[in-house]
Amino acid sequence: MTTQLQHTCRRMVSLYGRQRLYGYPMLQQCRWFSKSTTEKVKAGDPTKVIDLPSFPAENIRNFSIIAHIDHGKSTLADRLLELTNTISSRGSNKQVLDKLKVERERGITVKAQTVSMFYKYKGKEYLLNLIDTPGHVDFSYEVSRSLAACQGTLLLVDAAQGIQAQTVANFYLAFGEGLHIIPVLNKIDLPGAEPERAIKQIQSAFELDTSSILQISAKSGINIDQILPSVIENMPCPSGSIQKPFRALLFDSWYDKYVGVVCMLGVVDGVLRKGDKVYSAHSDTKYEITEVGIMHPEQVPTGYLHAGQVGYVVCGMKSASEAHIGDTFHHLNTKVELLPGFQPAQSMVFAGIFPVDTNDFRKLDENIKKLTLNDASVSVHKETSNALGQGWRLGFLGTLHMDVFRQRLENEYDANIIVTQPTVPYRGKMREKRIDD
Ligand SMILES: Nc1nc2c(ncn2[C@@H]2O[C@H](COP(=O)(O)OP(=O)(O)OP(=O)(O)O)[C@@H](O)[C@H]2O)c(=O)[nH]1
Ligand SMILES: [Mg+2]
Repeated sequence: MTTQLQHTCRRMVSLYGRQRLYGYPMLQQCRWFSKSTTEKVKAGDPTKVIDLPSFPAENIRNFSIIAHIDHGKSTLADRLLELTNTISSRGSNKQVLDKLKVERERGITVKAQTVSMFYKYKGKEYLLNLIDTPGHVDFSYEVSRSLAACQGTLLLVDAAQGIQAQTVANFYLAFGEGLHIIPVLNKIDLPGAEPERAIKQIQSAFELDTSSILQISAKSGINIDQILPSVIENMPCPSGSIQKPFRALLFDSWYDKYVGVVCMLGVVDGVLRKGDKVYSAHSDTKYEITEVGIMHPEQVPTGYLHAGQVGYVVCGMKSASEAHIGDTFHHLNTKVELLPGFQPAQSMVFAGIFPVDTNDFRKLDENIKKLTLNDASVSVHKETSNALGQGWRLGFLGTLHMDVFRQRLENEYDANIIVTQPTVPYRGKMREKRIDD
């Protein structure tokens, strides 16, 4: 970034304050392109950047976007991020929440991503936490985990394709969680769009009220401005209490090479501040919160989170196995009712993974642990093969999931591995006790 732009940014911040300027496209550029500015924000008093205590529960909405694959979830997320000035609308944003290399190469979402947005509606400022979810069935565990941190969801239906398999499956996931579901018809700009047919399908399959269904085009931006008012008016706000002792649900985690394990928390009750000592119910370990903040869209420290808010924490977890998806965090010496957590994922396809060079076993072991931190649906067991040596038997939700995991190991951890043919476990019942040759 040029010195002149830096200077102008600094001047605007000093004139108007950081918080009010955060949505400015130019300051967005400062965040995108200047590492030093981000560091300065981090180094300064973080609560000055975004004033989270000023958002009571009634001004918060936590929602996700669910749909069948390719119905336009990530494209809709782009438009909402632009609308709320979370990212600059200059230039073309294409599925910005698909941050992984594998997602960009394949054009699909494999990882649910959380992002916090600020939006003014009828004179009030709202904090909206959005989770973009994958549509492919192999990543449905990501969807079910994400829904636990939401009170509502946008059920997106492609107006040309109508309802498809994962529309139904994801609808029932959201319905089972008791979320408020708003149906939205997307891609109405397509020549082959048949909105009337899709509306009839939504009505008959889900019995949702479609009298005022939103009809949008996430790609061209038609009617995008109707989405957030509908979210605010129709979806319930989080029900937790700021007065109660702090407790939060750990619903996602990843490994950062500089700070170690980063956990995403949905705060159910109470207040969490930087420096607080917290306790993990699952690992029976205490931690000190060294950083707390929100995804906006990258990590922005706020020093504070309270009931109903969703954000990340860094608490000096040493090993990847300490972050247990579905864990309850609470303050030391307080008794809270533990949150229900999640059902473990049911692996469908199994494959052996072995290092090409047997000396890489330890390194690969560490890398598999780090990657499973970001993908809790993979089951891991050690295995030894006469031909290939020491390795692992990994369980996946499907063959695409397996292939994506392999590619992530190679892309993100430079792994050099052999993957065996996938197999599906089955149980056979013999009619005869013995079969003779
Ligand atoms: N014509 C048209 N194309 C759209 C619209 N919304 C999304 N698309 C296109 O549909 C394709 C899939 O969009 P994505 O946003 O990646 O879909 P997704 O639901 O996030 O896909 P997964 O996350 O992989 O399930 C892309 O080529 C988009 O450009 C729309 O409103 N109109
Ligand atoms: Mg997507």
